[in-house]
Amino acid sequence: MPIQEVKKIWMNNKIIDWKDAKIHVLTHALHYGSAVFEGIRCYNTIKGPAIFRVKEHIQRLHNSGKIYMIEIPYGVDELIKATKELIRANGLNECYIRPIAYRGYGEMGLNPLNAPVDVAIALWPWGTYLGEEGLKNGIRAKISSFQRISPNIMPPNAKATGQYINSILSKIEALKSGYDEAILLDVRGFISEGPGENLFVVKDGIVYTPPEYASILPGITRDSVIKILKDMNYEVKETDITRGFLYLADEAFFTGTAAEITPIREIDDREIGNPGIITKKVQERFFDIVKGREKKYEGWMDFV
Ligand code: PPE
Repeated sequence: MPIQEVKKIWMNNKIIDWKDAKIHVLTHALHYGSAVFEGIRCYNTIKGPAIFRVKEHIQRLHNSGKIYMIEIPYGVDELIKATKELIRANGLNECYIRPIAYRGYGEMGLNPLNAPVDVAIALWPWGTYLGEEGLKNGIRAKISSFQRISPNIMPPNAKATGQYINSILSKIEALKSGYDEAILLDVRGFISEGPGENLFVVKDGIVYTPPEYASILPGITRDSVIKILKDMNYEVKETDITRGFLYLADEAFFTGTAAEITPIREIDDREIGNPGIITKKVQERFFDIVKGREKKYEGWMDFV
């Protein structure tokens, strides 16, 4: 998706012009994927722009850094403050926010520990990930022949750039095969998640989603959707899901910051839902929350 340029980027504690946010070709992270990042959304609510669960996202950035021993020289609150300043500097009401902490320039080779850690925050307007049409009517997914990274290959609960080369393989395969998105299985053969989304399935009124040990990234949208569903009195089961169970599902949907809540209308050419009723309900509730129309969840919105 082409990037929509804005005015400013935050880089190592300075707000600079978009065109000046450059790195050297021998940046460690470019060669070895030694960076951790986040994806966050700011929504234009009825009370002005607010960032959805920003604290949880920045905390996860720090957690990813801890896993890879990338010491981030800015605390959670500092990065939240910087993000808000940057949104204001760009005069935006709604945007996608991409903080990244990366091993910078100065060392080559696989020992990353002496390479500097640089931090940047970029943001830009980013519409829905899998298309407006997909958000409304659902997308077509394909089970990938590529397996999701497993705990002793790379920690799936970290959001490190290098891990996404696995997601990219599955994405290319799905697109080249004529589908919109991939679904990856974990090392045991159970359903894990999409290349950049968590997965939910509905069967006989009960909602199922793979557990953390199914090699998922523990999504913040996933966590929110579980809470929303429980508040709506639906039963949610975090349990192993098989491929056959998916084919017979009544409904399925992806969740993620970029994807928001995207219905899945077909998996491996088996029709499921159209989009289903629970999918629609939770999607509606989610957009009410992020637009600031649900007082009960206001704690999830951090005003800019
Ligand atoms: N799984 C993966 C692998 C993943 O990358 C994401 C976010 C999720 C689940 C959902 O997590 P959360 O956003 O906390 O609900 N994927 C980000 C990157 C997308 C991209 O293409 O870049 C995102 O949605 O921002």
